[in-house]
Amino acid sequence: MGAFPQTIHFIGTNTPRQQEYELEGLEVEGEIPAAIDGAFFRAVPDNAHAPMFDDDIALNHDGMIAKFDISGGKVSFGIKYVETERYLLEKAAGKALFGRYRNPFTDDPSVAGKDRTLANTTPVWHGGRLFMTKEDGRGYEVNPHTLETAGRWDYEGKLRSQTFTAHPRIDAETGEMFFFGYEAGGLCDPHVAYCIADADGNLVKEEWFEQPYPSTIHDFVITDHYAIFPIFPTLCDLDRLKAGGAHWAHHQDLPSYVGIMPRYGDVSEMRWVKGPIGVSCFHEVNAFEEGDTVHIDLCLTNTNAFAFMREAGGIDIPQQEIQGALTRWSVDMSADELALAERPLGPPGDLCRVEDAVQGRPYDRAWYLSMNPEAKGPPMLGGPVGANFNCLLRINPQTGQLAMMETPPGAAISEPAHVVSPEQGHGGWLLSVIDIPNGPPGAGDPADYSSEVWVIEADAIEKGPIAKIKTGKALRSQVHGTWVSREKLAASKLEG
Ligand code: V55
Ligand code: FE
Repeated sequence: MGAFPQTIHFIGTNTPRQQEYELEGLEVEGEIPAAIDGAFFRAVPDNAHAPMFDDDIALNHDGMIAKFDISGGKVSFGIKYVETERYLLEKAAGKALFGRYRNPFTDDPSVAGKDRTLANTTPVWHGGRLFMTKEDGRGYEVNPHTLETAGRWDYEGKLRSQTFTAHPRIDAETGEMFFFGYEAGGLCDPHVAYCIADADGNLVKEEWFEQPYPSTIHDFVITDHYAIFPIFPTLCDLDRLKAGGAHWAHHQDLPSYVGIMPRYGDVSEMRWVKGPIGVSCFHEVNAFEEGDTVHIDLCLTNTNAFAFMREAGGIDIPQQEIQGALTRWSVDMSADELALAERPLGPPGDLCRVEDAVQGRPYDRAWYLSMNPEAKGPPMLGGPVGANFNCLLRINPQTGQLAMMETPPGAAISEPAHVVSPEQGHGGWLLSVIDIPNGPPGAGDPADYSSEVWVIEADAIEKGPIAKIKTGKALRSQVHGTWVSREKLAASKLEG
C-alpha cells in the first residue's frame, strides 16, 4: 500500500481497505425473515493504488462489487474489484496511471485513449444481467454469482453513446429500462443519448439531444408518458480540463432546467422549462402524473453538495451550511408555455429509495437518509461527500407524514435497498449498512468501526432493526446498492 493523503476522501468510512475476500455464515442477531431471499449488491469505491494527486477525491476510486447473499436466514459476503480496463492497466503497472477525476489530461501518457471509467457508482440489474455503472463511461457486466467481471457492456455493439448513467429507471409493469448517457460523444460534449432497453435487455431506442449547457446529469425520472431530465448548473469546461483542473464547477448564478419529452417520443419533442437559480440535486425520488400535471420529487439543495464542485466554481459555503429540502416540482404539460411550481415536502437528505413497483407512478412512501438534529457528537466522516448521514426517514409524500430510525451515536448509515414481501398488506423490508464506531464517537481512530446490515421493517422503521447482520469488518462506504431476488438471480444470463 502506498501513502494515502489524510483527507476526508481517505479517512473514516473512506479508509482504503483494498481487500477481496469471502465470508460464510455471518453472525446474525435476531431473525431474518425467510422471505428475504436474494442478494444485496453494493458499489464500493476503494482505490487499489495510492492516487497520483493528493487532492484526489472519493468519486475517483476503483469500483468494487460487494454482495450480501441472504437465504434461509443465513448470510454470506463477497467483495471483488470490477476489472475495468483502467483497473487492469494499473494492476499490471503496480501503481496509479490515471490522474484526476474525469480529467484525462492529467493521466500518465502510457494510458492515453484508454477507458478511464471506474464502474464505482450503482449495481444495476436488467434483462437478466448485472452491470456496475458510472456516468463517465459504459457499464461493466459482472457475474452475479462469482462477482467476476465479464466485460464492458455496449448492447452487442449497438450502443453509440460513450456513457451510461448510474441511474437508469425501470418500469416495473413493462420491464423496460429507460436510461441515458450525457457527454455521449466524448469529453464535455453537450449531447445526451436517451435510450430504452426492452424487458429482455435489447437496446430498442437511442436518440441524442443537446442540453442547454454541458451539465452533470446524475439522475432522471420517468412517468407513464414522459421521460424527464432535471439539470442543474454544475458545468464542465474543456479548457479547464486541459489546464489540469476540475471536470465540474458549480455556477451559483445560473438557472436549473427540466427537459420533458414523451417517453416513447422523439427527442425533437423535448420541452424545456426553467427552474430556480443556483440549486443542485443528485437524486430524484420519483415522478408521476396527476391529470396533465407532472410531479417531480427531488433531493434539492441550495448549492452543490460536493465541496470540490463548489470550490471549482469559487463558492465558499461550508458543508454544514448547505440548505435543502425534499422538494416537489410540478409542471402543467397542457400549458402553452411551461412553468415550474415548487413546494417543500420534507427535511433535507439524499440517497432515496422507492419500491420498484411505484417507479414513475403515484406513491405514498419513500425512504431517504438525513441528519438527525438531535444526534449527539459529530457525524462519521467518509462517504461520497465526506460526511455520512446518521438517520433514516420514511415519508408519505402525499401527506408529509414522517417517521425516523436513529442509529447509534457517531454511526453512519448508507442507502437502503427494499425487499418486497410476498404477504399481502406487508410493506416489506429495508436493508442498510450501518457503520458503528468501536471507540467513543468522534474520539477514537475514525477507521475503527464495525459494519452491520440492519434488516428493518419498511413500514415500521421507528422500531429499529428486527435483525442485524454482523460482518466483523470495517467496510468501506458504498455509493448505491441494489436488491436482486433469488428468482431473478436464478434467471441470470451468466451462470455461476
Ligand atoms: C456521484 C457519484 C459518482 C460520480 C458522480 O453521488 C456523482 C454522486 C461515485 O461516483 O462520479
Ligand atoms: Fe447516485
